[in-house]
Amino acid sequence: MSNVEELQYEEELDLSTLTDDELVEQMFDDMYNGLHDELIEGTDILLERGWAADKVLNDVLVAGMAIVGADFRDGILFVPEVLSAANAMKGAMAVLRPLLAETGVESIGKIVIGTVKGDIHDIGKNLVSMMMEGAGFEVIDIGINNPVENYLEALEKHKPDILGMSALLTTTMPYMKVVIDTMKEKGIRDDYIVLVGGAPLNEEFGEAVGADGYCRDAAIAVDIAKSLVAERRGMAQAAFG
Ligand code: B1M
Repeated sequence: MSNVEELQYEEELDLSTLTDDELVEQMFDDMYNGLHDELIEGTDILLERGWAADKVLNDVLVAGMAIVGADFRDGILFVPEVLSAANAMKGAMAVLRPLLAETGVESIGKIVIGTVKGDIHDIGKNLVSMMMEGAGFEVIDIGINNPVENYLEALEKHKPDILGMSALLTTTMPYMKVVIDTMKEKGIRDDYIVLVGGAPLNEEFGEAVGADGYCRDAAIAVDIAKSLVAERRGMAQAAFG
């Protein structure tokens, strides 16, 4: 299909007439092509059809981004196209956000989270933030490209239970150790639970940089955060009666 034909096809296509499977395939294409409004429309339709927000997130948006990621890796897609896809994904995530983040839940803990210096990837971090909020955590998101000073300032200001760091590049992930080592030098490392995540990381790396936990995905981040906060509070209660 030529670009013009493809555009006409997109204009004429009524997403609501598609079956679920067809719609999901179409949404993969829409994300791939950076069609922000169409991806939001598809998200709305699936929700109206009774899909749970986390199913739309995982089976459509995260799966769609994996397709984009594979073609980016293989040199089929380039930065501008991936940016458009990311922008479309963010639009659809904004629709899901209120559904994933229950309101009125009493905070079960506080997390400061940010992407490390030199790294501007934020979709995964945003997803973790949304899932954490949904689970009842208060989330302070300090954004992307954070030097150690930003983390320290946010810790001092917000006094969270958890510091979360995200990195998507093999060149930026070592910066997590810089942050943790600086916390050690300042004598504040043990005041916080430190969780790390991002596609190139693994369990071994998390241990090597001195984090308390490596989180493979957002759901695991929530589980680890809950259990480590509970453990820490239990220990504090035992110590102080
Ligand atoms: Co970039 N990029 N990118 N990119 N990009 C990757 C990461 C890459 C793997 C693509 C590839 O080659 N296959 C590759 C890194 C290779 C490497 O380091 N070995 C890469 C590259 C090379 C680059 C540039 C250098 C390209 C260039 O300029 N030549 C450049 C770097 C810019 C910079 O940061 N300085 C760059 C730029 C970009 C865009 C701006 C175009 C865009 C980012 C847009 C944005 O985020 N706003 C982008 C994207 C979208 C990607 C891919 C395609 C998708 C990342 C993503 O959003 N995944 C990515 C390929 C890939 O990962 N397959 C790629 C979806 C997201 C839901 O998953 O982020 O893994 P993820 O998050 C998960 C878990 O990892 C975990 O939970 C999340 C949810 O389940 N998690 C945490 C993440 N953070 C956590 C923090 C926690 C806990 C869990 O704290 C507690």
